[in-house]
Amino acid sequence: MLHPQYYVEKAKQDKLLARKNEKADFYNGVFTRYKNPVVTRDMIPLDWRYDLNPETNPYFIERLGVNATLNSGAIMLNGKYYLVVRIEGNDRKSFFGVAESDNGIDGFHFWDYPIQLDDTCPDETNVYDMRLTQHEDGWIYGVFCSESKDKTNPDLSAATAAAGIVRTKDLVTWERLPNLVTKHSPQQRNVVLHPEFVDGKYAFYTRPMDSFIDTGSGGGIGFGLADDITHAVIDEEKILSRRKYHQITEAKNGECTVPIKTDRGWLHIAHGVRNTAAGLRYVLYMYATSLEDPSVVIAEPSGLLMGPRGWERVGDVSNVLFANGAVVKDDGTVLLYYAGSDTRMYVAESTIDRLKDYVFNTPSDPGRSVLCVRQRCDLIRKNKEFMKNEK
Ligand code: M1P
Repeated sequence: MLHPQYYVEKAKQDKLLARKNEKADFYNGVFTRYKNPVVTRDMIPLDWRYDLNPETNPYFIERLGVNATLNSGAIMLNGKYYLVVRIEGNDRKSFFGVAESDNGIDGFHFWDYPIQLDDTCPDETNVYDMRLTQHEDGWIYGVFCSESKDKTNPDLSAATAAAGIVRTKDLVTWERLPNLVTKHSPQQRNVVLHPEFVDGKYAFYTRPMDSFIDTGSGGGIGFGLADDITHAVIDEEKILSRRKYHQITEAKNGECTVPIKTDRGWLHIAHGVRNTAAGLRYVLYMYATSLEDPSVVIAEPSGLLMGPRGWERVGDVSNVLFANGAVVKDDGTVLLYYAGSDTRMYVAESTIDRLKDYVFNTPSDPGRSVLCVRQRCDLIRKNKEFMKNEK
């Protein structure tokens, strides 16, 4: 017989999983937020956390708790929406689990088991933040952070970050490939695979870093080509989206989702980090690159696309909005999946047309307050003129 508390917890979870999502009243014309998170730790199946046998667990104690569900890769396959969720156990180790939904905004439920990656890197301690790329070569690639202890540094928190690569056709069977090698960057995180070949090669968005936390001399989001995905090596990284003083990317930045192809260029969603007295603040921003040459930036709207608000600001690592997955529907709707404060997953909705308008028609950051206020006064003046004629 199951413990009576099992039924209580199961009923709570079933209610949560059945909860319908609805649009929030937030408005900026670019995207709509949804009210409820789409994945939380309370949605992790009970049999992943509890020993259900009363003989070995008479108090119905959670044996392997889950602390957070965050930074998820996203993909649409055969009409269903899938998130490859970063699940962080109470033991601080992250792993991946597939959650499936019929509509992409609610009803996400986990498959029976988490993903078990091949154990090919004996020093690897942690894995997280998988970006899913449906590549034109026919595979779905997952690129994620593979973290190991930096054995050359006695500091217990010294670690090295590399880009792990897996591939699959169905999200069920995963083949692990060797980690990406970047010849001139000692560490990498937030690496994303471009969905098309560029000059016949695999193209990666990289984020060169000197050390585990600080990007150091790494100037921003890089772009590099690899001949062979089964032994991916990048020689040269060209910096695409530069970190800049007193902009939202001052401390760090990184590619978030796989870029979205449009008739005007590739739309990129990235994260920018700045330092504050309360710690690092992570927001999302956008830029666009050329269809002819995706290593050339053609638009850089000013400032943030999305910053943490309300409950999104509260969590394990507060004031963080982070994304690594989006789905584009056939009708041009874009669902952007993002984590609030490294704790739970949300969804925001936009369209390709709106995002294009935002990216190509939003002025870029002129870099100084005096110029920014001039930019704003121009807008106000034009509006006043327009309103005069409207009356
Ligand atoms: O805690 C915020 C984020 O920190 C890291 O991002 P970055 O490498 O840009 O600093 C990542 O570890 C990410 O998982 C996390 O959400």
